[in-house]
Amino acid sequence: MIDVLTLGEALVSFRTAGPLVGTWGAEAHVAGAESNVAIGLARLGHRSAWVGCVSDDDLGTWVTGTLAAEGVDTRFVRRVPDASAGAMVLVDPRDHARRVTYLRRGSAGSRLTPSDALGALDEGVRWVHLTGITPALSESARDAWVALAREAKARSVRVCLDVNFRPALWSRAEAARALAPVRGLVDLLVASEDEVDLVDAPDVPLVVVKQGSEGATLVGSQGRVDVPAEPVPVIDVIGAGDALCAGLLSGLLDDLDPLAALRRGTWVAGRCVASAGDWEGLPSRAELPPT
Ligand code: KDG
Repeated sequence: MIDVLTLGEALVSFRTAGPLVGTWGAEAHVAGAESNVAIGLARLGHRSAWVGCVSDDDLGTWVTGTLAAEGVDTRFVRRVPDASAGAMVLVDPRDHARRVTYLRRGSAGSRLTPSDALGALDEGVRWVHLTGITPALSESARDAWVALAREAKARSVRVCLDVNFRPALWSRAEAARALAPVRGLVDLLVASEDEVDLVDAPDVPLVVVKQGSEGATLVGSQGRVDVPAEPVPVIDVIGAGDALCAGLLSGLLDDLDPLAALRRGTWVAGRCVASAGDWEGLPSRAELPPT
């Protein structure tokens, strides 16, 4: 049984410690919104699996090995012989302005197909976690993403969608069009205030609106409830949304009520923000505060 199955592209993320022009070097990390969530969940003791395609070289081995070392199930990863690893360059993440350059067009990660996506469902899955990044990668990745959402729904597997609109990948109109096929398939929608209108989903049972440094808002049958962000020193905000999703899903898997689950989400997001890296500072289960 898999608690949470995610699908997406893991990237090699080059992070500079200062402006790119000059003598600054860069550190390479493994990143990717969906694999960040998978790592967050594994650290919290859940069985998470990541489906994706990686390059058939040292970088692909490194990405897969990093996820496996963090306890993520990588059995459904496919190596692609004729494509390079996707990468991103983040210039000085500590200045809190997200300046990202993607090197991912035609990447191994964009070669996802529906057959990559569906096999893992046979293992038994409790939640599928998707983001709005995957359908921006390629037509076949979009097909895989829609196929997984549809098949999950057909098997009564709950679906979480974090919209994660990435303007460097496509326009708002393109994103809204691509997200339309999963309307009606989503049980939990996570979006920032300016992303909510990209998914016209009045029937989603549970919506979490990310409010950045303010925290997050739960929108459910009982109305709206604000959950404040943890008062932590802000080191690096990248990955905070993924951390929030990991904590939120962890809480729901533990049968917490949605508000308590979101509190776990904002707490985990606080841990992410208070340390450098997309996921490196995420907590283990033993560190969770009592609920
Ligand atoms: O949430 C952090 C992600 O945005 C980052 O790891 C890279 O997945 C990524 C993307 O496509 O921007």
